[in-house]
Amino acid sequence: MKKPESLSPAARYDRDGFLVIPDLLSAKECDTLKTEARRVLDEHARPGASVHVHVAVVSPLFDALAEDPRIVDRLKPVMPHGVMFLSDKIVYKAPDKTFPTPWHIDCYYWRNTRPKLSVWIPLDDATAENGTLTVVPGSHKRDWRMVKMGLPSGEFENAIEDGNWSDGDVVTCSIKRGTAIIFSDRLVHGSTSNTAGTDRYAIISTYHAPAPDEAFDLEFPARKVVLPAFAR
Ligand SMILES: O=C(O)CCC(=O)C(=O)O
Repeated sequence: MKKPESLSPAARYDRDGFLVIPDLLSAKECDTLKTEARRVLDEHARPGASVHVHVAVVSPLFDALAEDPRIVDRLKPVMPHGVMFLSDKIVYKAPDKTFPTPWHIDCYYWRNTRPKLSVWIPLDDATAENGTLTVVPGSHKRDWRMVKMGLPSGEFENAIEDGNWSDGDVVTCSIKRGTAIIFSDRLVHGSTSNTAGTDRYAIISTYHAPAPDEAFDLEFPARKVVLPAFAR
């Protein structure tokens, strides 16, 4: 049997439900994108929001990021039928937003649509102390039930009901800004609390295979094919 570290990215993604891509963006690019994220939040988000969707619609920089060849190249091995960008969102944890993102699976939010994955890129170094992403490897192979949870902010209002994994199963993704995590929409994930008293900005971009629009897709005006199936 192959050693786990010799597995291809596609085989690791299949086994774990996620892939870590170190140093995808430089520190300078993260600074620029963080400034742009602040502008987008100031000009377009509900005051105090920690989640803002449709970033590429109002930001040429984030629109370009969605089809950045470095991202598309890393998606190729795990998206054999081509790559279509659907939408993106900023998730901002301000120093006073200490709550952890509850355990959830993204496919709950887009039931009865084709499979998707997301690319999570922190624009600040992300650690257990400032609210980094947490994942349960292999959890994408199981079915999970979500129930109403109700965070004080009204965001992330659903959570996994029967989270019967052990603490040892959880990977806390302590990563440098600009590192990307590609994860399946069936993977159980969340985040740690932000107790560091510092900002934590992240951009999450969601992709699926190119196909004629489903009704759900029409809600996302920045959607675009970034790698047609025949271009592979
Ligand atoms: O950035 C985070 O805190 C996690 C966000 C998340 O899990 C999501 O938007 O699906």
